[in-house]
Amino acid sequence: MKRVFSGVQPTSQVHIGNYIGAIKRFVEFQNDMDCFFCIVDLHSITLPQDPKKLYENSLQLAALYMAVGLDPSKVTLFLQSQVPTHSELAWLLQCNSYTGELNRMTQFKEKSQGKESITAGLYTYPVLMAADVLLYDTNYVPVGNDQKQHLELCRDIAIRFNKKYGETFVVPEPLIGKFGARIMSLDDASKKMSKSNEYEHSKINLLDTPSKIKKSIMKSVTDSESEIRFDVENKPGVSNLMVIYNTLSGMSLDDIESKYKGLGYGAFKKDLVEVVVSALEPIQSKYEKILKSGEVEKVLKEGAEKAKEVSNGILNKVKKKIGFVMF
Ligand code: AQP
Repeated sequence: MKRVFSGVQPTSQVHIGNYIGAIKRFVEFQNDMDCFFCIVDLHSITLPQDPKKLYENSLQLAALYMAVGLDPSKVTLFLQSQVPTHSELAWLLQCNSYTGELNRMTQFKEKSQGKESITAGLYTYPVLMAADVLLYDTNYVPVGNDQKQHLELCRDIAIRFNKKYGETFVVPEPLIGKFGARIMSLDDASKKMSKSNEYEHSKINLLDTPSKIKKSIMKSVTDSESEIRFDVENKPGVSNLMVIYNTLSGMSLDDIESKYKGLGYGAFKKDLVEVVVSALEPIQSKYEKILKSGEVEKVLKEGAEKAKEVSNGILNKVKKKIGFVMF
């Protein structure tokens, strides 16, 4: 069975960008592949986190993983901080990575922009991500477009290590969706929808109420025309809304264009509210049940045991290759 690994940071509420670009697609792999889906809490502390919020967001994300349809009897769900092999391999890989390649990471440049002090962790974040993926002999990594560069670095690190020490790591392939790999901010279609954007109407969170969803969509930026047309260059706001409509309803972009011909943005946005609310409603009701069931902690505990077992084997292989004395 081919293996799949991916993760989401419990930095804040999960938004529909995370859902469409990554989590929704995780579910498609669970029947045919050996899947490991992680709550990457070690990554989240590269920027300051409130401990109470981090704790709550971590459990909330695990419940959301299950609420979107991930079945713990088929996939391994776990918290990164519960599996020490991640930090250990990250160190070994840091000693096989170069500052020149880390300096080129655009996410580091964006996230450190305007900050007075930047943690060393934010800088070495992509190497920890490489460790996450390589620890499981991962074949495929479903991610949004913003992680493409990090995945390329992960592949470079694996190929370099294999050349230096002999075949050790499986070189993973990123799986980036054709549509929805970069859902844009609702208030500014030149920026990606992001958890860290504090403006509430820049995004739709998976647990938002219907009235909040309505407000955010009705306020979203479009343009001075009234035509519903997919044209990312000239109509980025409308095109972004069309991608959300398409990925959550299954209606093709051509059919959306035909359906709203001559109807204007008001009618289109009103229907988009319905599409988003009906896509999120079943997730929200499942989420409530899962949280109340007390199942989350048990699933994460079992997941961590399985992740430790698999990743230990690969970590030991790496340590032997490097030349560490092993007993
Ligand atoms: N806007 C997006 N459109 C499509 N996919 C997206 N992803 C993130 N934003 C979008 C994908 O979601 C997965 C989990 O992301 P993450 O938790 O690792 O955080 P991130 O990539 O740094 O994105 P966020 O949500 O914007 O968080 P902050 O603001 O904290 O940086 C990844 O597969 C990512 O590609």
